[in-house]
Amino acid sequence: TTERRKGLFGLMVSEVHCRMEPEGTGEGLGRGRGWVLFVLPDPQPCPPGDPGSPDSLQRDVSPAVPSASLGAWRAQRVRQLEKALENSTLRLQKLERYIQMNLRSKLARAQQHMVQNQTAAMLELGSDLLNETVARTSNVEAKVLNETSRMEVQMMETSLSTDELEKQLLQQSNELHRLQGRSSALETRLQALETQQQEDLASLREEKEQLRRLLGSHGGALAVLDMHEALGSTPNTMKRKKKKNFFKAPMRAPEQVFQDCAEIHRSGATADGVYTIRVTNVSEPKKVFCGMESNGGGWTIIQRRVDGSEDFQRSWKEYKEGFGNPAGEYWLGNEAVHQLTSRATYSLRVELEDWEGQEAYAQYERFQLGSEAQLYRISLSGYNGSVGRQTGLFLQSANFSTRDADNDNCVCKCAQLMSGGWWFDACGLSNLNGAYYQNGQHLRRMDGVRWQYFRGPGYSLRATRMMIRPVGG
Ligand SMILES: *[C@@H]1O[C@H](CO)[C@@H](O)[C@H](O)[C@H]1NC(C)=O
Ligand SMILES: *[C@@H]1O[C@H](CO)[C@@H](O)[C@H](O)[C@H]1NC(C)=O
Ligand SMILES: *[C@@H]1O[C@H](CO)[C@@H](O)[C@H](O)[C@H]1NC(C)=O
Ligand SMILES: *[C@@H]1O[C@H](CO)[C@@H](O)[C@H](O)[C@H]1NC(C)=O
Ligand SMILES: *[C@@H]1O[C@H](CO)[C@@H](O)[C@H](O)[C@H]1NC(C)=O
Ligand SMILES: *[C@@H]1O[C@H](CO)[C@@H](O)[C@H](O)[C@H]1NC(C)=O
Ligand SMILES: *[C@@H]1O[C@H](CO)[C@@H](O)[C@H](O)[C@H]1NC(C)=O
Ligand SMILES: [Ca+2]
Repeated sequence: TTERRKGLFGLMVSEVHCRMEPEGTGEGLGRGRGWVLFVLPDPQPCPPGDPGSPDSLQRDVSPAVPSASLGAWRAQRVRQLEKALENSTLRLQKLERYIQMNLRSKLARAQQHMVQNQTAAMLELGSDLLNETVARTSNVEAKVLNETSRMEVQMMETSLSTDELEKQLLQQSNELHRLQGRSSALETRLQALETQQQEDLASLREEKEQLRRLLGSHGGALAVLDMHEALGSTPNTMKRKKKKNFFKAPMRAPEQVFQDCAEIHRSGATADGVYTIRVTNVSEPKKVFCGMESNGGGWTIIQRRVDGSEDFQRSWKEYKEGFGNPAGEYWLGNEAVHQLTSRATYSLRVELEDWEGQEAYAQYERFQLGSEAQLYRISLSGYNGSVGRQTGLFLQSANFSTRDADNDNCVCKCAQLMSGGWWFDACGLSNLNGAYYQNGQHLRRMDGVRWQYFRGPGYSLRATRMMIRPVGG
């Protein structure tokens, strides 16, 4: 139907054409208009007789043309029109074919394009996806790697800390071993000490037993002998005291080990007398006279003069270790006094008695004796006494001197000049270890038993006692 309509359309156009331009000028016009030319039929000369008539069909019925020739022309004209129509139809068909072919190829190309475009798009999408996948994968991979490395780091840290712990453990166990070693060493030492102590105790017990046996058989005689000895050489005032003490002393054999008379006093002993003490760092036990009844008791007598029975002109070694009889005249010993006064703070009390029966004392709140290396130097402080306001001993320290050890501050040798061992300065204001002079010989004696502020520089005393006791004991 489309073909026919086109053909009709072409026919109608050609009719109009004919009417507007009666002379054949269609070719020139067709040439200038391109493919439109194919649609138009060839220009036809209008029928004779009425060239300017606008409607040839209407004019066909005009009576001016003869009917026979008009009929032939008409038939011819129809044939021509049919042919043109046919030609046009053919051309149209050709055109259609051409157009169809053209369009198809274009369409195909477009389709191809589209396919390509789609393919490209899909490829792009694919690559995007791939990229994304890759990115994600790499991201995940990185995370996994990171996590792995983190875990590795943690593991390393853990292993490090484990190492540290192990090291510490090792150290501690080493320390423990060391401590164990030390404790076992200490134990051994303790055992050794214990053994020694037990041995000492056993020997002491034996000694005691022996004494007891001796006492059992000769006890009375011994006591009487001792008493006689004491009575024979002691002035009357001291005799009465001593008598009592001598009977008591041996009965009080110590069960325990005591450092000094203060400890014995604390253990319950209240009677004056000779007791045994064991001073730390002094190998031999010492017999000592304890002043338990006056001035609060617990006094350890370190020096005693009563009758001149003991020679006090002795060597450094003898003054160091002590000499004499604890029941009579004696010197306890510089070493023991040094050990005692180094262990605790001690007071010193000096008691004096002249030939007229007068008594006096000098007391020092603090008293200390240096070591042998320090020449048994004396340190005193806190003087208080009944023999005047001044001390008879130097408050500044003084070194000890004997006849064989000159440590005084004199160009001379005081120990030889004044006799005895003492803390001489430039011979000084006192010397309780001087030569003993009997009643009647005691005046104008520079080398006697002196205490200048009591009876003057040339008076030799009848009795002296030096005693120590821990401060607050
Ligand atoms: C039809 O077209 C052909 C060429 O295409 C032409 O030679 C021929 O004369 C045409 N016929 C008519 C009747 O126009
Ligand atoms: C695909 O087609 C679209 C729309 O026709 C166009 O915008 C785009 O540029 C084309 N892409 C390619 C790769 O030809
Ligand atoms: C894919 O990744 C590569 C490298 O990262 C990049 O060069 C390319 O442009 C990416 N492609 C797309 C489509 O994102
Ligand atoms: C890896 O872990 C560390 C911390 O552990 C973090 O700072 C870093 O950003 C992480 N890297 C990645 C790629 O996840
Ligand atoms: C007593 O002896 C011990 C061991 O020998 C010693 O360490 C200590 O210093 C001594 N004490 C005195 C006061 O000398
Ligand atoms: C001396 O001792 C007595 C009695 O112990 C005491 O009353 C007095 O205050 C002391 N004097 C000094 C100066 O210490
Ligand atoms: C006691 O002797 C020492 C040397 O051992 C000496 O340095 C010191 O000055 C002496 N002290 C006195 C009071 O002479
Ligand atoms: Ca000298």
